[in-house]
Amino acid sequence: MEEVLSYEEAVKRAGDSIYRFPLIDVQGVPLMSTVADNWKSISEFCPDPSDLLISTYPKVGTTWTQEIVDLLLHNGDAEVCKRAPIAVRIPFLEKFSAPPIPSGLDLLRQMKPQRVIKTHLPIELVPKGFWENKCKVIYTARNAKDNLVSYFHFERMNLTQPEPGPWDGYIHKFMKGECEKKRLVCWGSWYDHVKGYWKECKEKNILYLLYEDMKENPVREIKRIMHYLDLPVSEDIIERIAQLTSFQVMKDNPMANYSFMPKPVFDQSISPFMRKGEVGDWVNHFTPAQSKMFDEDYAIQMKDTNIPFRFSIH
Ligand code: PPS
Repeated sequence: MEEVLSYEEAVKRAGDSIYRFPLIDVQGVPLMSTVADNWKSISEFCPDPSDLLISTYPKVGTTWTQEIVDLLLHNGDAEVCKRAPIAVRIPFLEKFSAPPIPSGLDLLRQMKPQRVIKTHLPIELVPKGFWENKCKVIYTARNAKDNLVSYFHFERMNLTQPEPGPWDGYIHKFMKGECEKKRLVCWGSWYDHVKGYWKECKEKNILYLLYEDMKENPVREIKRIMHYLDLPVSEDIIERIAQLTSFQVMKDNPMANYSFMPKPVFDQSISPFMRKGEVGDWVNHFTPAQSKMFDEDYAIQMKDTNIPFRFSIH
């Protein structure tokens, strides 16, 4: 029988094979070298029609959406949803790190459908089996400035992704998104990512959620997910799920706050995974000049879409 290792033990055994993996171009999208090296098996993954995909650009509230979905599928049973770390309950499709840390595909192979699967892949790189099998897909997006701030802090503490470098340079890197010399950001352009899913969401029956809407009215958004998944969950359990997935409760939940990920991977003394969980924290980072420059570029990059992003909710 295969030995089941804790993250702690797996990371210890992986030792020096954990480092800030360089990014490699996969069909125009910069992905970690471990993902690029295993691209064939990732892209050939074939889901069951009952499998559900949670797709996001990094740092938009993926973990929040995952926890809500897991609770909805288990009728709000908090104990069942503490059966394993979120990264095990809902495997990360393209996650390849250093063996023996299990890859997303390793974890998925050990599970039976109906599985819930996380991905950060842009829509054009999602394995075609998801569309052929008409799997349900939930996409969560977040306003660009808060997304950028959250990603900046995450790349400081995630010791498997390239260093973000200084703040001012990071803004430019995020705005570019693509492979151009070394100014690139893992999973590519935020602009292309959010627009790609938005364009296809009616045709492909994708539920498109916004972080700001979830913050404004979590119960309303949890109900939207419930209806999309055709789940009969009572009003009081929806209220309970909203409570269990509040920022503070998730921050204190060791199965959701990534404290299970050892320090050589996520160094939470640099920046916690559950950092602030707010809308509008970008005002504490962007100078007025940076904000103006970003907005001007944003207007150009987003002129061909009408996604109702909000940069504040009050
Ligand atoms: S990842 O690594 O891409 O999966 O990260 P992701 O989960 O997408 O994003 C992390 C950010 O989401 C915030 N977060 C929450 N906000 C509000 N409520 C809840 N429950 C919640 N859970 C996670 C988390 O704090 C990160 O945002 P920042 O702005 O950095 O705090």
